[in-house]
Amino acid sequence: MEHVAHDTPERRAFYEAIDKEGLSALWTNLSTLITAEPRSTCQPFLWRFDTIRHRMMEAGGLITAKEAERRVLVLENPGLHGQSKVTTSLYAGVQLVLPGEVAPAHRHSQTALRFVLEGKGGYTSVDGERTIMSPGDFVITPAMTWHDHGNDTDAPMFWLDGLDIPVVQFFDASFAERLDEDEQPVTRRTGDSLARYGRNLLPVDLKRTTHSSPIFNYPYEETRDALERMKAQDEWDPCHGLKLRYTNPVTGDFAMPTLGAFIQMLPKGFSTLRYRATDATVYVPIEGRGRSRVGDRTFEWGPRDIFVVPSWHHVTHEADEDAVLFSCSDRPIQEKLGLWREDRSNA
Ligand code: GTQ
Repeated sequence: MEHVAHDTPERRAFYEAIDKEGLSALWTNLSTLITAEPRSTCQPFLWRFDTIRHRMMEAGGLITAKEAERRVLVLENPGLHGQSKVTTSLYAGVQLVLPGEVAPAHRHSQTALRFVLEGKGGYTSVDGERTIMSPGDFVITPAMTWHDHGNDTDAPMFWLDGLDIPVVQFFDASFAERLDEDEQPVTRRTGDSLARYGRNLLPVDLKRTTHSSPIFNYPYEETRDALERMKAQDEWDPCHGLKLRYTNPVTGDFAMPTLGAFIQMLPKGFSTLRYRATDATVYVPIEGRGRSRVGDRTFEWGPRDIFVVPSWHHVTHEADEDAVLFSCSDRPIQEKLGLWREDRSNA
């Protein structure tokens, strides 16, 4: 596919003439439109949590959560500078809510996930239910659900935000609204959705009404327990260790239609075999230390650091201690469109 047509004065004149008529010649850029393999401008990159935390505390002295609406430092991929993208299709940021603050209620067609990094006891309310957050919790705010964040504790709360902003942007399908009140009224008890949908039971006549999971919080305590019990069985996937995906209990599909989220355990001393896939992925170790090789870069990581594996870049992980890694990508979209591919050829 590396076929390039060479220029002549006649051809150049032709290209210039048709340009004014809203036309262009396919043969001048076919090889950049249709490539033999994914070619991403997204780069492998790692953000240290300590650096982010320091800058977030500075931001905390500059602007309130209320004034900012969302006090977030965007994780901007250096290959996608100025675009507010962590990968080509995903947005990510780290949000800070200080004691006593509220990030006011709003809703939008973008789907969001939170992965809690630091602080225990702050909350996110989603469509009338408050969910209390602890480190390692995976919290979702599906498209068009009202959500506000608050912190009644005496310590700052930090979490990773992952949103499908670039996807919604691509389709020009963004809608958003603010509520008049800072906080939405609470109409359900904390823990209601987990009791209804998160216990291997479903309300008998439940009709599927949305594309997202009715569970808003997947508590780390339960996730960690699942990994710990599975670990005893010692069935390590050579590329992933033990890897699970967060699901929608109504459909068994990913928890959200656009964002896929995963949790994986790598035991102390384990090294994964080379793997690559078309879904660019954001990783957040929450326990343990180790390193990952991503393309030609090596990242040493510890808890709460955040790193990116671009599409079709080889990745290997190595754990010095039992490690738990959260990750997220656009895999649900790619699978639905028949685009997702993986390469386990070294496994
Ligand atoms: O918490 O609703 O990082 O709307 C970016 C946009 C967080 C949020 C972000 C948002 C939010």
